[in-house]
Amino acid sequence: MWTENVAWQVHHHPHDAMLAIFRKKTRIFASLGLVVLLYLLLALVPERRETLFGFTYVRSTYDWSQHPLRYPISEYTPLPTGAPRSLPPVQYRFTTDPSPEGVARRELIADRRAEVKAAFIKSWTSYKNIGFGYDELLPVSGKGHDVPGFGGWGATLVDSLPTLWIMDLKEEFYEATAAAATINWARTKDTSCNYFETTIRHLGGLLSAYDLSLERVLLEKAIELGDMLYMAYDTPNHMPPFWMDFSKAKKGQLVAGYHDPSASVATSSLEFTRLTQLTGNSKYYDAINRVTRVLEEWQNRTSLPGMWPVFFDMAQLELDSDNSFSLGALADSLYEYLPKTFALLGGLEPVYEKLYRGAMDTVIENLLFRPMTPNQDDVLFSGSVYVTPSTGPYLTAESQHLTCFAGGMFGLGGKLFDIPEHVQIGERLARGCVWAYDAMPAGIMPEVFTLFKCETLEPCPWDEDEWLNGANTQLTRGFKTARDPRYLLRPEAIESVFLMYRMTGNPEYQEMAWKMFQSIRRATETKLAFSSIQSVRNAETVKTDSMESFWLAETLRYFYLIFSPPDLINLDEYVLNTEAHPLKRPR
Ligand code: DMJ
Repeated sequence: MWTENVAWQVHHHPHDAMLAIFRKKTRIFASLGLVVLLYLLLALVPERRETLFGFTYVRSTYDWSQHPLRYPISEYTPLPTGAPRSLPPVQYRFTTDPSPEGVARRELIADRRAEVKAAFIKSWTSYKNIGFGYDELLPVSGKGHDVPGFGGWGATLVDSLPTLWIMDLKEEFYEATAAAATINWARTKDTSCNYFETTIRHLGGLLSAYDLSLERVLLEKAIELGDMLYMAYDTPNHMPPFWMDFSKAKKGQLVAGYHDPSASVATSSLEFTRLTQLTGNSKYYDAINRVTRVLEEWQNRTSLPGMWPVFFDMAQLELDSDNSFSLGALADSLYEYLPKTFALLGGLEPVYEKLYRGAMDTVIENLLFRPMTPNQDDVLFSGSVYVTPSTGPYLTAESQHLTCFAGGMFGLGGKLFDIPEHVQIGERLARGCVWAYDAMPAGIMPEVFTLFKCETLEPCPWDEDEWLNGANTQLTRGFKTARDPRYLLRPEAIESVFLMYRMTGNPEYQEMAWKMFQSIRRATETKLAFSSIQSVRNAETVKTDSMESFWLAETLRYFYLIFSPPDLINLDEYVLNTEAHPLKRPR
C-alpha cells in the first residue's frame, strides 16, 4: 500500500512526492525512536530487591498473574483426586555385592563418575567465569552468547541447577540459586520467547531444583515464570502458540499456530502438572489437560491412527495439514510425556495410558525397523513414515540422534503398564543407538542418517551387493548415508542407556556408557569446555563453537547417574522431564 501510494505521487507531483517521502521517513524514525524509548523505560523500571527465604530476590517487574485474561476460563479442571495408585516398580532391585570383586567394581565405577564430574566442572567453571548469566558459553571463542527466543535469562545457569545439586556441588548450587533468584522475566531483549524451550529448560529446571533442594525461592521464581508461560493459553481456543509474543500476550492477541511442531504444543504436561501440585492452583493443570483432550480426540482420526502428525494446525484445530509421522525432531517429547505424566499423576489419570498404548502399537507396527547389518545385530531403530492415499504408510529407514530417547520411553512404559514386550523393544532400541555410536570413526552417531532395513523385525541376511550399490561405501557397512554428520552434544543415546541400566540392572549398559563417554570427550573437548562438532565421520574433529545448555543439564547428568549408586534419583521416586530434570512422583 505505502509503496504504491508514493509511486503514484512521484509520477504526478514530484515536489509533493519528495515531501511525502520525507514525512514517511520521519514517521518511521519516530516510531523506531518510540520503540527504543519503550525499551529504555522498561530497563529503567526499578527492580525491587527484597529478602525472600534467605536470598536476595528480584521480583519480575511485570506480574503476569495479575494480567486480566482475554479469554477467561469459567471453571478449571482440577487434578485427579484420590490416593496415588501403587504402580509397578520402574527400577531393578539392586543389591550390594560384598565380595572383593563387588568392591573393586564399585571403585572402578566411582572413578568413572569422577571423570564425568570433572567434565561437568570444567564446562561449568568456564561458563561461570566467562558467560555467567548468558544463555550459553561459546566453548571455542570463549564468549557468552544469548540464544534468540531464550530471553537471555541464563538458560545454562537454570538448566544446570539440578546437576549441581545431584553432583553434590552445593556451594556452586547456592551461588547459582542466588543468581536465579534475581532473574527478571520482564527484562529481555527478545519480543517473544520460545514457549517449548522456556518450559522444558527454565520452568523444568527451577521446579526440579526446588524438588531436590526444597529451597522456596526457586519455587517462587518458577511460579512467576509459570504465570508468564500460562499466558500462552490465553488464545481463542486455549491452545498454545509456538512463540509467546509478550506484547500480543498483554493485548490478548495471541493465537495458536497453523503449522506448529506437535512436540511444542504437547510437551508441558509434566511442568504444568507439577506446578499445580506444588501451588494448589488448578489453572496450570487445566491448561495442559485441554491439549491432552485434543490428543485424545485426534488419536484415531489421523492418517496413521494411533499417532499424531509431526505438525499440528492448532489455530483451526484441524488435522489434515500434515501426513508425516516420526518419533524424532519436532514430535519426540509429545510421546515421551505420555507415560511420564501418567507416573507424575500417580496413575490417577487413565487417558495417558490409553494414549501411550495406542501410539506405541502404531509405532511398533509402522515406524520400527531392524537394520541389515553384517553381524545381524539384534537392534532396532525408529524411522519416519509418510502417508499418501496411493501408498498408505511409507516407512523411510532414516533415523536421528533425537529418536534415541525412544528406548527409554518404551522401557518406562513397559514397566509402568506391565508390558514386558515394551521393555525388550526398549533394550533393542537403546542397543541400536550404541551400535550406531560404535560404527562411526569418532565413536558417536550422526545427527541424521539412513540405514538398510530388513523386511521384518526378525534377522535378515547381509547383502553385500545391495550395500555396495546403494550406499556411500566410505561409511561403515549397514549405513546408507550420514545425511547430517554433526554431533551437537545431545543426550538421547546415553539417556536410554541410563534408563535401561536402571530398569534392568544389567552392568553391560555401564560399559557401553563408558565407551560412549570417552568417545564424546575425545571428540568434543576444547581448552575451555566441550563443543558441538562438524562431523562424526572423522576421528579428527572440527569444533563448531556451540555448547547448548542440555550438555550440562542432560548429557553429563545421565553419564553421572549411570555411574552413581542407584538410589541417587531413584526412578520410583522421580520422573525426569525431557530436559532430564527430576520431578518428585507422588507416594
Ligand atoms: C533437549 O532440549 C530436550 O531433550 C528435547 O526434548 C530435545 N532436544 C534437546 C536435546 O537434544
